Amino acid sequence: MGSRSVITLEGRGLSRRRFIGRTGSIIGAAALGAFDLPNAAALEPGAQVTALVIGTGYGGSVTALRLAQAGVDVHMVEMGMAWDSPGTDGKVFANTISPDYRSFWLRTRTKQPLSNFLGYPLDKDVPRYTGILDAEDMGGIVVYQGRGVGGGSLVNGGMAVTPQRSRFPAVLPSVDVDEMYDVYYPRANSTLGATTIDPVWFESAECYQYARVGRKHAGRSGFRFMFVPSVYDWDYMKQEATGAVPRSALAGEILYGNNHGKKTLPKTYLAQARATGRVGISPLHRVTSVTPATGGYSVTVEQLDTSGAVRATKSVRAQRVFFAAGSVGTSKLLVRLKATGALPGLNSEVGNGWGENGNVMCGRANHLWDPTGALQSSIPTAGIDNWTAGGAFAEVAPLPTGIETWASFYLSITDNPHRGRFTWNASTGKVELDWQTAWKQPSITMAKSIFERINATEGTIYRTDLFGAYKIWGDHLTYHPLGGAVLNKATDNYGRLHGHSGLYVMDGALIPGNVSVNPFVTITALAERNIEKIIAEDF
Ligand code: FAE
Repeated sequence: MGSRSVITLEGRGLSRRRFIGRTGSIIGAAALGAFDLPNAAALEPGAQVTALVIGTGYGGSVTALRLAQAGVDVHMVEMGMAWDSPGTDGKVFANTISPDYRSFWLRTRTKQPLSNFLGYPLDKDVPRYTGILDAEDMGGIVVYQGRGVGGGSLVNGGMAVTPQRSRFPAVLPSVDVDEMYDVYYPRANSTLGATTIDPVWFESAECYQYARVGRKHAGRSGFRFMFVPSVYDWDYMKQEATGAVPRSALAGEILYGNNHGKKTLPKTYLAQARATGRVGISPLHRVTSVTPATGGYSVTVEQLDTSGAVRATKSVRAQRVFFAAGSVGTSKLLVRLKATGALPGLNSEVGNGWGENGNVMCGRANHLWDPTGALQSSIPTAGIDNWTAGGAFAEVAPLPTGIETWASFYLSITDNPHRGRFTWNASTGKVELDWQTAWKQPSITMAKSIFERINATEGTIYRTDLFGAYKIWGDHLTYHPLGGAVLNKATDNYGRLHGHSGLYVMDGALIPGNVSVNPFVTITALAERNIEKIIAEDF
């Protein structure tokens, strides 16, 4: 436990002794040592690893499971926490409505995507801690990412969307469409546990009134409204609604983790990977360097405590290294390792082709006769598709405030053509993202193709109180970073990095900036495709 967090927690009225007493399990499991799975050796300095996977999100979890099933020993290194022990309130994860020390990655003040409500700023001070949601300020854009064993699956909305088949060639031009839709998307969806809401229950569920209002307004303006699959356990949610089980989606849990019904990676891919007995995971360990060495690569790993301080630096050997640190994490590592000479063979495509999946948010103010409900499930279940005509797919999103707001809220994914680039700044020793705030304008125009028409039909207006004072568009952020080590450019057509054999990219960094829908199913399916080829040919 870092002294800084103790001081800030004490500042909030919790003594060091009481804090340690209540959170001993977190500290024991995560802050002091490597957490390892049954039958797997701990990551000790000097360890020899057959396959080292950097990151435990979608790409990393697919990689670990399939390698282990093929008989390969795997070690996964994850900079975030294990999230397997209760915090000070007896729950593992904090609620969205009341963020606390668990909510943000090494921040002393929250940076909530919806920063304001009814004119009041929502952000507040929190103790600095290795919390679950990183709001990484990359210059022109804030990139939200999950931190912990399970990566983005811990914090995301669980919307498991497969892009329309006709759009896939524009997403990943070098990938066989039939193979993806006949084999890898079905494999990904079934292993993730993606299912669609019971349409009969949807019609009567109090917690989806906001989505039914969304459907009515979309339909009256002539837009295609569609249910989208989710990885939430619908049976559990039905029981939440009757009060038979503790509430999670119906208690507004999402951004800082779900305590119950969401099938996150630790419950799906990673649970299966654990069961093989061949996969070890070291949480609160961050990879900082990978460089060629006899028999493979020398990997430098920093062990963190929950204040973010480095407690130990370990050097290990790995025959093969799989970069699955997420689009930003993988891109930043590769750009730095190339620029500093650790991996000099990487090609000049490394760092290119980054996009934000055209994310832009907005709210609409409905009439008093169109309430959206005080009880809203935090799990979105539907979208409005205007991609072909207007370049936008809008997720009908919840505003789970616990009170009636008469607001409809949307996260749009748009066909924004702009792409950023990661570059090395030798004077600061940091990787920077070249992204300009003005590049969001095409996304706003595309989102307007839906909402201007709905507002005109309904006689409604935009909310101007959600992202600041009199600000309509949430255009400062993304939940969906993609690209930076693009398939068939920085890597071959299966994720093998050019220039160094035995190095692979397995995550969202492979996808050149946009998938036309929410991305994690595509990241998972692509990783399934690539690892199958890699196992067949390289092991
Ligand atoms: P990711 O899941 O980000 O995993 C990367 C992991 O690597 C993380 O756990 C990092 O902590 C770890 N890491 C990074 N650097 C290092 C390092 N140097 N050493 C060790 N570990 C490291 O990557 N997508 C959907 O499809 N549907 C949704 O409903 C949805 N909602 C979202 C809501 C929110 C609030 C957010 C933030 C994202 C949402 N997403 C959604 C996006 C989705 O979670 C994201 O595309 C995937 O998680 C990306 O998967 P990757 O495997 O690329």
